[in-house]
Amino acid sequence: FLSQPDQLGVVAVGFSGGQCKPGVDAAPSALIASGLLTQLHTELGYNLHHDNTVHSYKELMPESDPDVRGMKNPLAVSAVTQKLSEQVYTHAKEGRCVLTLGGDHSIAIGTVSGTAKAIRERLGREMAVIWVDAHADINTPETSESGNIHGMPVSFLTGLAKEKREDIFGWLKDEHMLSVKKLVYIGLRDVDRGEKKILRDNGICAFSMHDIDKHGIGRVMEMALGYIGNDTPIHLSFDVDALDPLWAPSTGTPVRGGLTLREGDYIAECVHETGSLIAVDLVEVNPTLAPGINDIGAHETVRAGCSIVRCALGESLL
Ligand code: Z70
Ligand code: MN
Ligand code: MN
Ligand code: MN
Repeated sequence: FLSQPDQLGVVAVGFSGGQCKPGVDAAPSALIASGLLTQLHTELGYNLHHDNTVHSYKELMPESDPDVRGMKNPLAVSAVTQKLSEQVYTHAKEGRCVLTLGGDHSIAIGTVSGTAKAIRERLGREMAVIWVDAHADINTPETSESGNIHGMPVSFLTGLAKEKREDIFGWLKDEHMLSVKKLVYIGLRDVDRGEKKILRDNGICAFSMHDIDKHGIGRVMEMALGYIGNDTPIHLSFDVDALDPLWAPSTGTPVRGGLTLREGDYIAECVHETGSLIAVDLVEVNPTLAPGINDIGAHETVRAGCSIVRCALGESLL
């Protein structure tokens, strides 16, 4: 086994500093209040390792946090992800699968670096990441038009972006890194010009919505998992905005033409089926951005997020 199959580390990250809209920090509480963790324990049989805390990392927030190379909140995002990296590492080092509830997608700098380091130490292996998202999140500070770090995590994790300052991601060392050859995207449909060039120049494996329309999600998952190869540990980083806004409207950057909820669940089920899943992130649920009456949008989005997580952790096994 790549991990102890019934042991689940849980980290709840109430952090929104990787982008400009407040409210994504409220997602972990909303997901937990809707019963997600209880279900994982009582219905899926996981032994949960959780500190029963939604971390806001207030103690890590700098007094002032001016832009650096155009990045917004660089000190805060760096400090939070450095701490999160250690939290995730601690679970993964014990052989637990790690569930991280975000938060915006900048937190993947912490989660992926933490599992990458633990898997290297435990198994002497390089893991793969399946990044399910409408966006590629692979801008460098220089290619980013927004300065929002949630659009940059993949570039820091792969070393395409580097910063010497220890307090601005300089803490990321070789052992934290992800190879661009071990990265697969699914669901892309809103990729910046500079990002397209980065994807092309580095030969990165990406399945856009166009590819899903063309081949169907079944064939796309065969190709994605075939690319990764058998027995490679897999970290699934799932941005809820990969889903169509019909199913997940309460997110900072909804983009039409996305995955159906069933396609999202199917992706998660296929990753579960490999037996190689070592971590799941669920990010960018923003329950305060609630189109429709009576917060119906927020309710639906939380429900969709819970469904994705349960599928990744094996709920659909017959
Ligand atoms: C854009 C940027 C992004 C999520 C927006 C958008 C990135 N490429 N990611 N919403 N979840 O700002 O870099
Ligand atoms: Mn926690
Ligand atoms: Mn994202
Ligand atoms: Mn996104």
